[in-house]
Amino acid sequence: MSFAPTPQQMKQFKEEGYYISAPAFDAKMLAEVTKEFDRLHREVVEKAAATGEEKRIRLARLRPFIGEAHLKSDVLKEVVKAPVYTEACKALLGPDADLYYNQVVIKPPEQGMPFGWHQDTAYGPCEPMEYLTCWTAIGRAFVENGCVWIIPGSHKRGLLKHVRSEYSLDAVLEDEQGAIPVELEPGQVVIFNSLLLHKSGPNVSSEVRRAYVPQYHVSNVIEKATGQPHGDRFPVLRAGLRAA
Ligand SMILES: O=C(O)CCC(=O)C(=O)O
Repeated sequence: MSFAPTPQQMKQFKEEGYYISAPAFDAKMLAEVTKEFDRLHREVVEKAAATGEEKRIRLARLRPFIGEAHLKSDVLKEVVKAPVYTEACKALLGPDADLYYNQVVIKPPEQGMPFGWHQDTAYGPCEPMEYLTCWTAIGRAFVENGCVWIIPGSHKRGLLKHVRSEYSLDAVLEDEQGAIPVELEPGQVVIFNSLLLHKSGPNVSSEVRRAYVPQYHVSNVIEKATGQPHGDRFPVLRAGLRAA
């Protein structure tokens, strides 16, 4: 099966800032990834508990963002080069792409915390500014378990002002007009422009929400503030082929 975006998906990405893939991972792979997520989550909770810091413990339990996951898991180091991602990179970034950042994001049942409206670019403005976020449902993602919401077309607004809140960086928005939830089956990926406004809701269901969020950029990205190379800088695509 080809995961290259269809002409219709390319059009949607250009006009609305996103497209949704078909399920891209089989049940065996999803089970393996789930096991890795749970191992990484246990480690983060244990580390946080050892510090005794209440805020850190709360975040580790209720909304862990576990970065550089490709360095912490051999399974995820392979997953970041899956065809659904490399094909998106080839079509939307060009023949050479690197992993920019990648995170395991978990929301436990009934208490998983929401995450406010933002554009990913705001977290570390770089040159060029736009990159790809590939939000991947490892299990089902639906409104009640805290799926991601997007505002289609909002990537055309440019980089908006963001303000720091207790746990995140939030876009300054007049309203949420046009927002839609992105409900996904296990293994589906919503691929969006890093300027697309998105948020995620709380988990009020009895089902854990697990998302893997690799992001990709053209190679040799420069951080605007420092002029220095930026991101994970892990090659995934070279001359249009999966990097070795
Ligand atoms: O998965 C989530 O709950 C939010 C993730 C997100 O917005 C991000 O990684 O930028």
